[in-house]
Amino acid sequence: MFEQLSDRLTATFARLQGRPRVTEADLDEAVRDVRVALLEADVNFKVVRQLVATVRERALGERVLESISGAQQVVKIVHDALVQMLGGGSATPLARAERPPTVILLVGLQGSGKTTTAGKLANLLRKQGRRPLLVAADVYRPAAVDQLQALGKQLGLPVATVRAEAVADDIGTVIAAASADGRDVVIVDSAGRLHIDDAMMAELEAVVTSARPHETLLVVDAMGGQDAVDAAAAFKARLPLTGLVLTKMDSDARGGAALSIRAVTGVPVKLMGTSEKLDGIELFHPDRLAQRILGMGDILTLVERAQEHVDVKEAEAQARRLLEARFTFEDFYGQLQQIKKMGPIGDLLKMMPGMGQLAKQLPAGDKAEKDLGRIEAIIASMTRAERADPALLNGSRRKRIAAGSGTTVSEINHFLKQFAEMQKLMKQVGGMAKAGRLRLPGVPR
Ligand SMILES: Nc1nc2c(ncn2[C@@H]2O[C@H](COP(=O)(O)OP(=O)(O)OP(=O)(O)O)[C@@H](O)[C@H]2O)c(=O)[nH]1
Ligand SMILES: [Mg+2]
Repeated sequence: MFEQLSDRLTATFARLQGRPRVTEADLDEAVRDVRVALLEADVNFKVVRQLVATVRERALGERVLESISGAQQVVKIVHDALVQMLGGGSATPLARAERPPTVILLVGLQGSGKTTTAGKLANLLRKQGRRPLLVAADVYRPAAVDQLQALGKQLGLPVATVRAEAVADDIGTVIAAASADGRDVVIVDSAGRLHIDDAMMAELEAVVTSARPHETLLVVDAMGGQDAVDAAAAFKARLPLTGLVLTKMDSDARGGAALSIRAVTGVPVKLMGTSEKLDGIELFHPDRLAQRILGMGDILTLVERAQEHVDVKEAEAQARRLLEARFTFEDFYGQLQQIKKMGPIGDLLKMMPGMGQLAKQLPAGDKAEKDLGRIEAIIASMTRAERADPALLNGSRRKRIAAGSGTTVSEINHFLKQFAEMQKLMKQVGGMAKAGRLRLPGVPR
């Protein structure tokens, strides 16, 4: 999502940065480009008008025209305006009840992703040490209850059900009993309808009255365009919404409407769904998203993912060996495994500053993944001794490894050469670090 928008904005700023000084005409052109890019991405036109006016005003106020770093200032001003549009600064945390359980109610149109989000949220909160209980309050479709129960089973978490004729009452009872069962957060999945109608709203109002949720989150399909934004406004008119969840942010729809939903409804976006899987949920960080859209990468999310999936001690030990050129194929193999756990290479690259364009150049069909897979196969076909000492790899051993890994001897030669070059380079860097001319984590001086 936002790929086209990101491309257009990146191109606009590249053009601007190519100018020696920003003239008023340059500024006007850039502002016009930003406006068109946002409108084409389907951002609400009123929100765009406001944003563009802000950018222009600030740019003139901050005298970017006379400054040598004018172009950079314009980028910064657009960045800040985007962050503001998305809700400002960092993520808005989920409410937490003073006296548990915290009750989170999920509402939304049919197919928006409520049930999936219930499972993801339970998973996320459990990772934070909480003890969630899921409640299947979608009683109209038997399959809906099954769906949530299947998710509960996958997560090893309890799922409570309610009677169709007493939804609101039963939810109240379930919540009242939750604490005694050692549950400190209750996530209620509700029924969705195709359209907003009075009956659904009345029903949800009754649920709100009996559940007294600390969070009433409206789940919105980010692919839904302006219709989704209108629906959000209608929900807000009837229910005490405390936040939004934008799902399907991984799709390649234009998605601009979702970007303006906060500005249009005034309700903060708290979470976003980034895949169909149970770990496909992230806190919604306006600043990080703005940086991603502007092609500045998202280092913080990358670091967090690394911390979640990579063994830091082991990584530091490897870094030390790397710099002393004692880094072996065995280490390399271990690193590949860890990187793979963090997600598809293309996604990871997109989070690195300036790497977004490179990520796009990766051939489609996950060629990067395949290349890594081949390297993995090569190392897997080596003996332990060979992994520790590449000097052993004579012609006949290389032939054997090629046959074992489904590659060719020339591929293996190429890889060995690259590896040797990397070792040489790292030895130099390691020498510099030891001499105190460079500071690296995990390297004693
Ligand atoms: N790619 C992607 N798919 C998602 C995401 N969230 C939900 N989905 C998919 O969207 C579809 C609908 O999700 P559900 O969770 O069943 O939606 P719901 O709101 O509970 O639907 P109803 O109960 O029918 O109202 C499913 O196929 C999900 O896998 C997401 O963040 N990314
Ligand atoms: Mg559902």
